[in-house]
Amino acid sequence: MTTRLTVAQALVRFLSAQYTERDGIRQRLIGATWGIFGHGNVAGIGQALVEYADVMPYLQGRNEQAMVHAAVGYARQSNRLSTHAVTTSIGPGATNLVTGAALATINHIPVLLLPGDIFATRPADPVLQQLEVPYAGDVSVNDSLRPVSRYFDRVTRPEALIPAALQAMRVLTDPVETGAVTLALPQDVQAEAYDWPEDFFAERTWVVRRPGADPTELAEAVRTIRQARRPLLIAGGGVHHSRAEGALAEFAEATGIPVASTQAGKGSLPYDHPQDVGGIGHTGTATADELARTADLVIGVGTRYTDFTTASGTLFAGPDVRFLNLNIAAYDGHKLAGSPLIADARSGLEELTEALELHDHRVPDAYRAEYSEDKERWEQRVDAAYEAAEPDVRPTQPQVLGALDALADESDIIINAAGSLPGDLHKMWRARSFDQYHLEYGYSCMGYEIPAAIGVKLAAPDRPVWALVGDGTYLMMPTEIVTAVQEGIAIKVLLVQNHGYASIGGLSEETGAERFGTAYRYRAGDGTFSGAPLPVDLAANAESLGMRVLRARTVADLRSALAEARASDLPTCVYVETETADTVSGAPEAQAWWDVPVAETATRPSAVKARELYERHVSTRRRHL
Ligand SMILES: Cc1ncc(C[n+]2csc(CCOP(=O)(O)OP(=O)(O)O)c2C)c(N)n1
Ligand SMILES: [Mg+2]
Repeated sequence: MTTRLTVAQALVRFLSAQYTERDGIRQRLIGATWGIFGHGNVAGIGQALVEYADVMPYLQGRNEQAMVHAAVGYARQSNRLSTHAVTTSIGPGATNLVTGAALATINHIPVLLLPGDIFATRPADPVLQQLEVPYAGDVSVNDSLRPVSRYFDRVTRPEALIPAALQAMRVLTDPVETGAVTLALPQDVQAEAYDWPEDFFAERTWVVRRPGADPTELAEAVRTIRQARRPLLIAGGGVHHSRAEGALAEFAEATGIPVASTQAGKGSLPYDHPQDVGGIGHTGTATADELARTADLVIGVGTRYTDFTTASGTLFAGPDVRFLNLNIAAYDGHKLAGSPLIADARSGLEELTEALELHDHRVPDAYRAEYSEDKERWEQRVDAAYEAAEPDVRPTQPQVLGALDALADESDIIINAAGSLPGDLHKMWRARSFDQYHLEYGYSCMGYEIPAAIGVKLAAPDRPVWALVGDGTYLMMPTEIVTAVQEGIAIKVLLVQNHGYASIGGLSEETGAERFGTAYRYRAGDGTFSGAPLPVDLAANAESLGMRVLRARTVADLRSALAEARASDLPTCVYVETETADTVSGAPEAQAWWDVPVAETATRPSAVKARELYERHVSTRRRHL
């Protein structure tokens, strides 16, 4: 039995029949397809989406990169068990995917990218928007998606769709491999008909596996943990991907081991769990960073150990510190010369807990008492930063977070990616539920927040979903506000105006670059951007795109605006200008270093001084072997 369809029609039909299954729950793998049409997909995938509108929902985006961000938000909120496809025209539509693809791949989040491509049959070279490469006839701009995709294929003949589509599904649903998957679709091939075997369209279920630990590695891990006097567990994004929060709590409670978290892992334990010691590393809490400095064993669970986590190799200072890495990816499991425990986070934690309970293994009481007291002290610092003495003044950024904290319950989801907010949030945010804290810090991509909020809200329609954005970030990608308005997706945008890049301004100052190019101000007489703030009204801008906007001038205004936005079923923006524009944010200072190389030679005193400090920090770097 065969069915005659175009390649695009066959692909859309195939995608609508793919399912994932984990822990007995089965759901659609590709829940919807985002698309912006032009030549290269309008008559191929576009036509197929009309033909199969009943089985494949279509979502209209404004910017290709933003459509990927929305798909990533949706997939992350769906535990990576469901995602979206994104179709684009050829040329600029396709290359606009590159940043989104890198973001998805770095964060291990599945998204399916379907860029149109130049003619496979080459009837007339070059087609509009084709890059001509004199040294190679088989290269197109879509090849720029290869290094940022976990699977890339170009379907140059109809029948090649069958293996390509199956490989694409394998990678999307593989918990180790997953990330951006690209099927480049030459525009002539998309429209070509073929007699497809009917079985290609049969429902197919992809099991998202939970591999258990190797017995030898497990035995070694148990021995290692039993020898440790000051163990610290670092929860990374893998804890969430594996939905291992419950298993982590059981492990922590059985052993007394404190749990710190990376940006991706925050919320693995709720903030008020006695063993949650908060964020770790450059943006970590004093509690977690002190434990890291004195730990004799670091148990990394589902973490990539980025430089923010390790304070660029300076954080783990214990003379005999060892690492035990529970990770589903061997690549990450072997980092820092640690003992690998290669397994799904949940399976691995359950196996560890069971084995340690047999030995009735617990950390010393004095160790527990020490970190409990430190945790309490840090909470008081957060209270102090959150609290506004006067309700009639302009808030600082931590006071903005304090106002949101006072309002949020476990149902709220907060999304952020770049600027000074990630650091403030990692240090201070009190995550009440495992999926409340949605930070994209693998790529820390300005502009992730608003489209991602749309994707998250599509996956969690009944929850208050907040995109927290700085003014720089807002200007990078406000486009999808229009999409939220069109679809009535009631996201909330909390827009923090401080007239430029507070974060990079601070970094620039610390590294001898004197805030060069980081303020949004008029050019002054000396040629620098140190004049008056620009007469830019971002609140009016959001309003002009169709959002309801609430302007908050004071702390009191802010409290009521946030409450009103939270209750609203319209897309709503709360706009607030913060105090101390591009100077201190008022949050607790960094508790650990981050390596940003400073000029080795310079004439200006600020850079010379910064270099001296830099060299002192560099000298504390460890290579763990
Ligand atoms: C797409 C992108 N470009 C550049 C950067 C580098 N960068 C990180 S934070 C930042 C400034 C963010 O400004 P804003 O959103 O206003 O936040 P603030 O620093 O003022 O809190 C820049 C330019 C980035 N992370 N992403
Ligand atoms: Mg700013």
